Amino acid sequence: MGLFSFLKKKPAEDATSEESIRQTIQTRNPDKGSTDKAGGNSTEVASSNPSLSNPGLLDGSSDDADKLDAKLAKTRKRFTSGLLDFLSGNKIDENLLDDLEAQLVMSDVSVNTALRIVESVRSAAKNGNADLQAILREQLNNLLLPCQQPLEIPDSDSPFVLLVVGVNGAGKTTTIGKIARQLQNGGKTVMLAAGDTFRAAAVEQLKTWGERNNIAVVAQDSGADSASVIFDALQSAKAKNIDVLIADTAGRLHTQSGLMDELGKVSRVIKKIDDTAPHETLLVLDGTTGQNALIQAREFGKSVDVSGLVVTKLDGTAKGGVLFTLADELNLPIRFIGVGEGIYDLRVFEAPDFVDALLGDGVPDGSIA
Ligand SMILES: Nc1nc2c(ncn2[C@@H]2O[C@H](COP(=O)(O)OP(=O)(O)OP(=O)(O)O)[C@@H](O)[C@H]2O)c(=O)[nH]1
Ligand SMILES: [Mg+2]
Repeated sequence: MGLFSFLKKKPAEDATSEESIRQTIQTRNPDKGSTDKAGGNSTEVASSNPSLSNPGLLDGSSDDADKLDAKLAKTRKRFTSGLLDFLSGNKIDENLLDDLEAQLVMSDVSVNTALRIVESVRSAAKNGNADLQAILREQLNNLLLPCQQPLEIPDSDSPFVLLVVGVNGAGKTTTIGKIARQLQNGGKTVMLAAGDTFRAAAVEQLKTWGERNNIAVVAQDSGADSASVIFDALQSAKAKNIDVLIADTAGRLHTQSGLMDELGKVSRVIKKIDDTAPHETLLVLDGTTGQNALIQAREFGKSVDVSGLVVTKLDGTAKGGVLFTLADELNLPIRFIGVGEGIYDLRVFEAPDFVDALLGDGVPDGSIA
């Protein structure tokens, strides 16, 4: 069972083993019995349900842990009402395939990707299968499956270094909070590096959250050198035998060459301590930006060695079809999807679950479960 397996479903859905029950109890009562080699000196957590004075790093409640299809309701509606309705019972011919292409594009799939999907549907149909919905489901799965590569964090003596990058407001810090808590609940020790030294509020955001959740945060004043904060954090994490160091960074646009160079510097500097670090560079993409996410991924990829993607905010958008384009156009694992602001609203990306959440049970009534 992978480290993040329990992120795939809400704990209650997964509570079939002793281990998952323990996780359920721990995640419902996050302050009780959590392993915390790192946070020994951290402020005692006052409440498991902190006020919302800390936007961007909300703590989760069990209410957050809804089913994926409900979380993806807006994109699902676009797919079910737009696609499945007209596919049901229709004879497969060129007009229908043209309509399919148009509907995919309206669901925020790029033209190139839509053409490829239509092509694969056409050739599958030639092989005698007349159930267009089933063919489509299979082809969408085939497209996403190569990107289904969950983040593995091997046991090792050195901290696993996770560098988190992306444009302003993409959801980096929130995603870090979610990953950190889930790792901690899974028994890993975690330290955070407040590498976003650009905004004073960013350092405070991470520090406050770390204190509340008993996770150590290494920070300096705003304006400090990001690479030096992350370097210090890695030294400290190594000395304290921390399992995972997660480094936050300031949001930046690819056009800000100084800031993009800074990311290169971060990587170079931490290699002085561990030449295999960063072990994962996660690019966080805001799913509500649709096709713009593809442009961001391409541009960041020119400056940083991106090893995995997180697509956030899929709960608030009908543009979730962009995942098919990201999968088709980039050769990158999609590690997680963000489907809300709560702690359980980060899911390990699983292609069949995602496709099922969008296409539902195939009943062509356009309804949302
Ligand atoms: N609905 C929803 N909101 C999200 C999700 N992920 C992040 N957010 C919200 O998006 C906003 C920005 O999130 P941050 O984590 O601060 O983004 P950031 O990339 O760290 O931003 P900068 O540090 O300014 O670059 C916050 O209000 C988050 O609560 C998600 O999956 N769903
Ligand atoms: Mg941030």
